[in-house]
Order: sequence, then structure tokens, then C-alpha cells
Amino acid sequence: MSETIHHPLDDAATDPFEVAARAARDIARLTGVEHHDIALTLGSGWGKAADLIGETTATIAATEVTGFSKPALAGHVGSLRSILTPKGTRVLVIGARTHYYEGHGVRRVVHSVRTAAATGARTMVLTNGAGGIKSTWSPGQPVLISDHINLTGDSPLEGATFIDLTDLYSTRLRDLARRVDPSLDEGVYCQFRGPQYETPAEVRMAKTIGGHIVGMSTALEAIAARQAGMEVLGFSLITNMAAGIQTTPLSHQEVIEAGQQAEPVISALLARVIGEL
Ligand code: 8IG
Repeated sequence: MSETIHHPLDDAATDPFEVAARAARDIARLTGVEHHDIALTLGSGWGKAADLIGETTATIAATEVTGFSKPALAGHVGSLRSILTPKGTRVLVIGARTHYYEGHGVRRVVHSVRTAAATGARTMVLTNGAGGIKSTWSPGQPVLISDHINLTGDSPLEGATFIDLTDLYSTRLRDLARRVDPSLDEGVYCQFRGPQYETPAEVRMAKTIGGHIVGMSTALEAIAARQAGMEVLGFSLITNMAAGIQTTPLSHQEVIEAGQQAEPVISALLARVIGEL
């Protein structure tokens, strides 16, 4: 009950890694799994992948875990799952992303990533639904994230924490993904604050500065994952062409429908890639 009036991450004096360590202990207790190897955040369109990765040994409500906020959107599942792959790898599936545009601060945005690291995960797989800028792409197409441009003006790092982001989106893991599907293209992800979609001028800016994908997540999470020493793999499902690239208005409904169309194919792809990690 006190959670609604006080959130553990809102207190500047509280160490967010301490909160993540508590969350990891909650997960170990509630799932019966002491240690996870890989963490996977499922964005729009990627939800079905969890079923194909392996056997779900536990599903827990995110609200049962220290520091997890309630999801803002009905389409975002507020649960955490522990999956055992055929190889014996333990995968923590995070179906409860907190978006920066919710306005609860970057600590809450990256809490799931820090928690995943605290459960022992060394690999962070981040997926999202996003807008596409490259003219060769079409809605429903999955692409690899090769790099990002963080346009939020914010950071999960606090104080003089200088973190190297060269090869943030691991070349090794992208190569591995392309061995599973050689047709996978890749691009630079631009994280906008949202929640409004971009203006056509903002999309032209993103293109000019080297962006290929526009979205509202992932970059801040990837930074936190690297800070935690994890290897990052990122996938975007292009659910729509970015504003001005497509001439018709963007709608959330269109995004949901493109996600549903692509879901079986991209989920199978993701499950195969996870199987190779
Ligand atoms: I799904 O076109 C999805 N998410 N910023 N722009 C931004 N986020 C998105 C978009 C898009 N499509």
C-alpha cells in the first residue's frame, strides 16, 4: 500500500543497485531459480517469443517484485517469467517495461535491467516496436540495432560515471543473430522521449544525424546494461514507417496490428537466436 505513496527508487539517497539486488532476491524466492543467465525484454510485437524459448517454470506479477512499476499500457504485460531452455539456460523474460515518457524518472526505466544483472544475467536482449526510416524496410520487418543515438537528454548513470559505449550492441551477438537469419538488416536506433510520435522534421533530423529507427525505449536500458557489464543484443520490429516517410498518419492501432501480423515469424526468430546464446 505504501508503494503508491512512496517508491523505493524515488528517494535520491537510496542506491538503485541496492533496490535491484532486493528485486533479484524477490525473483529468486518467487521463481525458485537462484540464477538467470540471459534476460529478455519483450517490446510491442515480440510477446509470443517467450512461449517458444523453452519451458516456463514460473510466472510472477511484476508488482510482487521490489521497485517494479505498474505497466502504463494494456498491451504491455506486467509479468516476469523464468524459462528453462532445452540447453539448460535460464532466461528471465521481462514483460513489464517502464517507459521514459511515463515520467517516473530514468531509475525506474532501467530498474528491470539492473535487476536482471543482479539475478546473474550476463546477456541482455532488448526488443521493441519502432518506426523505420530506411526506405528498403517495410512494416512487419525485424531489424538488428547496430548502435543508438540517445535523444532523451537523460542518462541512467549518476555522477561522474564514464562508461565506454563502443560496441554497445555487441558485434559478436549481431553476427550470431545473422547466422540464424542472414537476411537481417541493421540500423541505428534513435530514442526520442515520446509519447507523441515524431514530426516529419524530427524524422528528417534523425535521418540526417545517422538514425534509421525511431523509438521510445531501449537506448537508456542498453546504457544501464553496459554499466552492469552485460553484453547487449537489440532487435526492433519495424511496425510503421516513421512520420513523413509514410504519408498516412501513424496510429497506435496500426502499430498493434503490424505487431500481431509479424508476431509468429519474429517470435520464432528470437527463440532461435536465444537458443544459440
Ligand atoms: I511501435 O514511429 C513505434 N514506436 N518514436 N516513433 C517512435 N516510437 C515508435 C514509433 C515511431 N513506432
